Amino acid sequence: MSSPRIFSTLGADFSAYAGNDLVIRSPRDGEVIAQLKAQTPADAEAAIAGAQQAFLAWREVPAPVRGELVRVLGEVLREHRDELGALVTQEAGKILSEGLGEVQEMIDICDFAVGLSRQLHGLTIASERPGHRMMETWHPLGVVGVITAFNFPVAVWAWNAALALVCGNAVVWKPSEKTPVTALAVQALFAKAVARFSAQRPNLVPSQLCGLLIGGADLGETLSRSAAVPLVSATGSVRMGRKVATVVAERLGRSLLELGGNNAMIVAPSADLNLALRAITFSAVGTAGQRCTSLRRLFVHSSIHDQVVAQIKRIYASVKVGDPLQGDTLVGPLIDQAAFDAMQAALSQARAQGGEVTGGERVDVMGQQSWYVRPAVVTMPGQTAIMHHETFAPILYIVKYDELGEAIAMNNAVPQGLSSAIFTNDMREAELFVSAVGSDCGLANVNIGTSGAEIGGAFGGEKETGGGRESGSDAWKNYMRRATNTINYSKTLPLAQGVKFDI
Ligand code: UN1
Repeated sequence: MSSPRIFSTLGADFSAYAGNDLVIRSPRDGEVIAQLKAQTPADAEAAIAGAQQAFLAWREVPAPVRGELVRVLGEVLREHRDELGALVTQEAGKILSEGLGEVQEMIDICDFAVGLSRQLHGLTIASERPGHRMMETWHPLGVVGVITAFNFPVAVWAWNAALALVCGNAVVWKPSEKTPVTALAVQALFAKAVARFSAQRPNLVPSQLCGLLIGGADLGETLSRSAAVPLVSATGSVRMGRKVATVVAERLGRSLLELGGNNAMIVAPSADLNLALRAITFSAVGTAGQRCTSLRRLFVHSSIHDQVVAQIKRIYASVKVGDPLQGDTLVGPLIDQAAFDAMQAALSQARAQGGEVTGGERVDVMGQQSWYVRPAVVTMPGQTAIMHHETFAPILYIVKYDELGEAIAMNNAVPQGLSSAIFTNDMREAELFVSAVGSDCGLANVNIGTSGAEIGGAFGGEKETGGGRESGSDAWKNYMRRATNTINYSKTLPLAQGVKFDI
């Protein structure tokens, strides 16, 4: 294709993608920003085979040296943070501070992974046999397939790739077909990091260490089917995740899934409402409600319900819906018309189920080819059927509660289990919420919203969210294989379980 309009693509190489299978429009104004050829399953097979070769060499590079490559990647990302952030805004429509914030997440996970590259350690375990030692060692796994969604077009690759690379793996990335330009830009930045690293340490980075597949679901399917891909890490819809998990399970591979969220917050009578309102607003309208951690359900104690609803409506009427490139905009566009249609369908179902809708209408910001909306607040008579669905749009359902147990039960009653929060100054309520009988989600927060998780923690959730954990804590273990080694340094061969045996 010819060079995309408006923005810097950070030296991305489009020469291999001349064609028009994918027509990429900026959600900002609907203008076509790129037309690209889609790769084929045969291309995917070739990328996997190349990555497999790369893996065989990369696994022998000492982990702290692998960490050095990721350190340099973090350095390159720091240098290009503004341009890459702006590109994310152009292609995914997130407001500029969120585009930059996403690149910051990439930098943060690189830093985390560099530290980790000297800490990929196992245990020494007491053996029941005299003169024996047991230990656990962690080894590189192989080619890691990474499937990502449009809403975090670059950070999710980094969460996976930074860890996978220090763990000694190769990566093949299938980004969303809605955001291939940012993926190509990231690929170019990775190539820059490799060049800088290789100037100091020649011949260590194999050429196909990080592959990229531009195109449709058939490429994700090839990744999922390939026995040469021991781990597929997939972020996106439950429908996509179910397919990936089924195909990967059939060949007894591993999948790491980060799927839908339908996140709730409880606002208790003792809540600091100033904090709660800020948290509600950002969690519910940030990224135009298109984060998997977006706040979708709000349970407010009956004693403060009317007051909280009135304040939210006041705030919602004044948040700036506008051009995501403008500094004072809080709510940018939806990704496309399908997202707008899904939002309107959910709102009419909510009305049919007794909801009172405020907002939710289309706002004309940059013409008819882009889809901006005023975020919607919907007071509901109870947690009806529509509230069990994740609609990827800024819709906040609000339900009243009287007893905390009732609110926790509603929090847990949906099929998804990603993020959750309580606002309370009552320590018993806070502790109950994060206890074994509290929220059933992978993320359970106190006095902070549902979105904006830091990279240091393990990120992911339960039930239909898929059970995977990415990013911080010990999520790195997903990207390695564990070996238990028993070493006999005695002159006898004692058998375990008291078995007697002579030859
Ligand atoms: C996602 O929406 O897919 O917690 C990930 C957050 C971000 C990640 C969201 N750190 O909102």
